[in-house]
Amino acid sequence: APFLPSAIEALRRDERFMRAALAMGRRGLGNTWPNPAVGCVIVRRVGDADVVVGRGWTQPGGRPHAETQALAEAGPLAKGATAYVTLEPCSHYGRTGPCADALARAGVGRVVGALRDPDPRVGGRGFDMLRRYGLEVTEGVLADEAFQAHIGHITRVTFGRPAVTAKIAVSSDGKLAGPGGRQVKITGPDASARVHLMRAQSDAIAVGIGTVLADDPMLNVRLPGMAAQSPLRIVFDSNLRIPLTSKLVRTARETPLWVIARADAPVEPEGALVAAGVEVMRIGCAAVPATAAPSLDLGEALRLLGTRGITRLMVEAGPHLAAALIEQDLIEEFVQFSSPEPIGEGVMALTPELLAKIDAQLPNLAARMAGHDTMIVQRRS
Ligand code: AOF
Ligand code: ZN
Repeated sequence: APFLPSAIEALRRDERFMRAALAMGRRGLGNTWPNPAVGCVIVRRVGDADVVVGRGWTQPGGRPHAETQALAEAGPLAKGATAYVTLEPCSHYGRTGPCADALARAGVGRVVGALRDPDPRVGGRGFDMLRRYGLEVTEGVLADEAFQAHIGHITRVTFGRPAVTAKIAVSSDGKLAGPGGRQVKITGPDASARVHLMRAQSDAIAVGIGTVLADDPMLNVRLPGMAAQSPLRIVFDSNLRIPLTSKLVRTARETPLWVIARADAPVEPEGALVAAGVEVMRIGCAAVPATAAPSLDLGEALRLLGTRGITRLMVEAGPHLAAALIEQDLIEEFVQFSSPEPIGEGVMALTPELLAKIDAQLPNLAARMAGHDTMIVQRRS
């Protein structure tokens, strides 16, 4: 093996275990909201080997926290060990005491954290508390990866709205649908599996009313063994046009359905929707965009979802919703599945002007294959 100065070796070791903590945290994505999905591993030096003695991740609903879980698994072996956490341990009193206290009480000697928690209840106080208790603290290990992992939490506590992942599927000739908006199968099974995984890792999944009327989607997770991971469904429906016979409304008792309408939408449909188990929410009207139909103020709709605790919102956008989100710069992640087959006559996905806006807003681009289809992911830089 090549000679490595010990400082670099130590950094590599920290990154290796932080990567393991990030993998633990991913298990909670989509089901810890309003809390972030944090991961934690506790590592002990035994002879000249590093041994993982505890692993934890934020539990469904947001509690217990990752550290509590990992400490419980480590038991007395936590004494003198190093804890790797993907987000700063909390310093506030929730249903239990602060994680910073729990780590110190268990005798952990060193804490490696990826990222400060921007939650105003924490905001650096967790790391400070640990230092005051005499623990060694290292911050910023794999901070970029942790930022991505916690983008939902960060966006919500910073801007009051969830982080939005917008997904579209386009044919090789740039079409989203067949003539008259008729649904055509664009991408293959590998891309579908990816989409279902993205759904499972989201807190909620949203579509516009146009998509409901055209496709009657179910928006659930259809991966083997993952049906229970189906996130709640949201429809942006300014005028309350969603049919009572739609699959979304008919399954509202099994998987929650929120419909967001304008304050001045007709009142008549609301009673039957509520009776079917749908939650109807009303918000103000859009002031700026001069589109043909009166639309929702999407910024306000997203802030409403933020107050309801949604941190990661996946939008399966049709052309109108995608355009409106892009125009208002409300997307953190834009995912395009692009098939090698043309559709021919059909509905164009996005104008070149909108695609240029996406490139400007989300310049950080990565591409990979999903079967025969290409998956292009764009993020902010
Ligand atoms: C941690 N470990 O696993 C998570 C943390 O409502 P509470 O009391 O559960 O606190 C939620 C806040 O705690 C949340 O906003 C975020 O700042 C932090 N989440 N902290 O130490 C965890 N999920
Ligand atoms: Zn905590």
